[in-house]
Amino acid sequence: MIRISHVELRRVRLPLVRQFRTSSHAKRELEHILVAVTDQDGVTGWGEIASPSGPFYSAETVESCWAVARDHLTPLVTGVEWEHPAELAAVLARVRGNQFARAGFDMAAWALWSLRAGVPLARALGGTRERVAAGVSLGIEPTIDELLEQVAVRVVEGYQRVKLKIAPGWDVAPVRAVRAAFPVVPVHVDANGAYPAGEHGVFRELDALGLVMIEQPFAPRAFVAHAELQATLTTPICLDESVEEVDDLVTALRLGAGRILNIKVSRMGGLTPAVRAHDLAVAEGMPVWCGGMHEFGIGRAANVALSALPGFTLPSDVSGSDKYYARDVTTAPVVCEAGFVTVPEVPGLGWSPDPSFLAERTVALI
Ligand code: OSB
Ligand code: MG
Repeated sequence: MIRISHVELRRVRLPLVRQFRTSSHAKRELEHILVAVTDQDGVTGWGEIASPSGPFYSAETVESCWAVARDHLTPLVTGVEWEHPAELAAVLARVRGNQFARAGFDMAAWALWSLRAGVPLARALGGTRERVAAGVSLGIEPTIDELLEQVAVRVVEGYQRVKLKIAPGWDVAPVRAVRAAFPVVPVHVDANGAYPAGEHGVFRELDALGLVMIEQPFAPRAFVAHAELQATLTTPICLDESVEEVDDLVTALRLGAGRILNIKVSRMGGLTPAVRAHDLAVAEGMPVWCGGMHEFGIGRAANVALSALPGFTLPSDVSGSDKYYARDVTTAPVVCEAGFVTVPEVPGLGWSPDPSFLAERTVALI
């Protein structure tokens, strides 16, 4: 039996090594909330709330996560007795929405449980891989030449797939240029829902470019519009923002709203629902990969563990820490070598927070 007796919430800021622009926003610095849950025996598990600062990817913000974590999730989990993280996830699921905030707690519960059980997190989740294939996500750049330079850097580093952010006015031309310069590199695009439902022209042109997938062309709730577009395309559509709950995946599968799924631990409310989405997708023959939210080392460790599950047959957005941060919050960075991240074989997350660096970067602590 495990009982969480103390929860610590810590807002931590890190500068990005390079500005990241999507169809909806640009950022140079991130503030994530680290969640440390300590049980009755003094064992601590770490999780990360990786919400963007503004409500442009999902409805959540750092401020909303901070308030929900402090006022609702901390009281909900404190003192509850549980044997397995799925039991605590059921308690967390009493909160509607607020997936990013819940994900931090669910992740911390898995980290604590796997540490106590003496098993690596990846194995606790059902992961079978020894290393996971890494792709890279590139933001919108000021010019096509700068984008080509970024692609070249990441291809040389060994990343197995390149994802390009697109938006109206930055779509067919940059993607065509990348395909021409790197004809054998697997490329996919991500619109973050920037196109109006019913826009088919741009996607018909992109369909001719041999992309691995087209991620989230339309708004999150536009399941029907995605299904109608998918019916006209050879390229698989991949849903990201649309799938916040396992039931959203049920809807997508029933409607044919996509053929690939991006599973994000944060977007789905934690590792427990992420594994459920994986299991359903596998049962339905839908390939999955793990998306990222520029996680610090703690959330990144969870992404690596999740990507070790057998259904993650496409490269995940689990780049090395150095793609994002000059220095990560963990004592050792996450390293991507020749396109793979090695799955740790030690109990728990496999990476530990660096206390002195954390102290330096902490802007609020409760
Ligand atoms: O849509 O996948 C996305 C980053 C912030 C918000 C949304 C997205 C992203 C990424 C980054 O693509 C992926 C990564 O962590 O490398
Ligand atoms: Mg996306």
